[in-house]
Amino acid sequence: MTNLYRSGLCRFGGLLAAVLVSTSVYAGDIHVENAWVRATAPGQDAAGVDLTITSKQAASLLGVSSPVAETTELHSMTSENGMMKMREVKSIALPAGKRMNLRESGYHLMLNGLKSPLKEGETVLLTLSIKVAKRAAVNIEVRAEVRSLHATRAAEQEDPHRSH
Ligand SMILES: [Cu+2]
Repeated sequence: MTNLYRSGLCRFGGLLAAVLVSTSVYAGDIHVENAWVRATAPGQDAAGVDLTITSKQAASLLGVSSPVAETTELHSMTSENGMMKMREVKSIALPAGKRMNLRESGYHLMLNGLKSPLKEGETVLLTLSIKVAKRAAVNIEVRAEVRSLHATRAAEQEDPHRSH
């Protein structure tokens, strides 16, 4: 009896922890996963967020907001003459049924005017605005994991946010 009770508690504890740190969220037919942002370097007040969205129906990501940033934008990133250039885009198309990783598709969510440094191990709350066909846009809350400044060297080298 005691053992059963204990294992029940453990499972509950594990489940609760998993929910708190989860960077994966389902909202109807839309699944958002692997949201993350790199920890900021001293003096850095902007950061790019990467995440993966799968929508059953064709949809558009219209915007993002976050309590940690003064303003947010959707950015595209392209290489022009060996320089990475970022541009604001009005929306990002989410093809039906496709697991769409922002970075691989040349996009990221831009957090401008960070109110405090982003530290490894923290999570950042994001509210995504996503519109499916003629339906009203829905807000989806997701937590982005703040990863080590040196998480991936290759990604770091092509990250123009560090020189903002
Ligand atoms: Cu950007």
